[in-house]
Amino acid sequence: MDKLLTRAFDGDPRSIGRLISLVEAESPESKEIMKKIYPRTGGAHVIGITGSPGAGKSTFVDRLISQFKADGKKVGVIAIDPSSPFTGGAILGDRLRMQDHAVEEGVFIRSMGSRGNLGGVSRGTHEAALILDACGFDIVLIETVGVGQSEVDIVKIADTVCLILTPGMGDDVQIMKAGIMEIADVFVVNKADKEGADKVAADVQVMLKMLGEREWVPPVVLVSSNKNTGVDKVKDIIGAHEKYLNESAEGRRRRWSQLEMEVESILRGEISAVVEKSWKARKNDELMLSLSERRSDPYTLAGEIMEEIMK
Ligand SMILES: Nc1nc2c(ncn2[C@@H]2O[C@H](COP(=O)(O)OP(=O)(O)OP(=O)(O)O)[C@@H](O)[C@H]2O)c(=O)[nH]1
Ligand SMILES: [Mg+2]
Repeated sequence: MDKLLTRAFDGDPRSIGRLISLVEAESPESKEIMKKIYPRTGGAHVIGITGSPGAGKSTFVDRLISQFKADGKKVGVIAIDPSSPFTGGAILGDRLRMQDHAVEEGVFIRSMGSRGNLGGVSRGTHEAALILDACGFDIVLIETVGVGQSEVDIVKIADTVCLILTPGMGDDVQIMKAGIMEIADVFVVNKADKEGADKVAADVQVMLKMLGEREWVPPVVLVSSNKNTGVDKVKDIIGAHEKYLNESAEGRRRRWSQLEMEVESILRGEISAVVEKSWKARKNDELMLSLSERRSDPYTLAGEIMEEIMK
């Protein structure tokens, strides 16, 4: 285990991949791994890239990788595939799109399933980001598909959240989506080579005004990932946002609240594992029969199990 960690800290891609697999599979060693990883984390800037399916997230990420690479930064990428419940899987499209980078020095790309979590951001995602952070990546990009409410979960782990919008996708609906306006730090209007991008940008500005005064006013950037325009601007804004977080009370508040959520989420995981184990140990046909015949009730039973757990 220590050997694996040493090799990963030295930047060996296979060892890094192996660590992520162990943690993603919730293997028995994973807690020990994370304890050793954690002290080395905190150096990376974690960027969440979210948006509707097909908005151009992967294409944009690919361009962004090049931008950061040109600045001499090491870039780790986690692409979440919400349709894949299993581990280590690669999304063919993403792999193809980003594969030129995948073989480059200083770039690590990993696809992950979402562990049944619809928006895709799970503990496994967070742990993978922490591993990349500890292994010396300056930038960690997380691509997550914006499906429903859980897409806002990205704010729990990202320092900077980029929301990718596009012209012609039912713009009002995508912008109004609950919660997402509030959590985006940068709005990327992608496919600006297509008609309607200006209108989307203007609509976003109106929505932002409605949210009221804020210290960090999220910039709205027109981008064409296909033509590679505007991506450099987004990179600069991400840099400015990082600086803002480092220097402002808001940045500190955000970090603390992320740490709080992190502890809570670990605790919740531990507790539900205990609950599952206790219930499994107790469950049998006779017990189920007595419940269904109303000879006992779920409340009393749960109370008894709780008492056992708390002992
Ligand atoms: N015209 C135009 N098309 C683009 C642009 N960026 C991406 N696309 C196209 O949009 C389609 C979807 O791109 P992806 O990068 O796979 O989008 P995605 O958001 O990662 O998609 P999912 O991961 O499936 O949600 C592809 O056909 C891209 O070529 C752009 O700037 N302009
Ligand atoms: Mg994609």
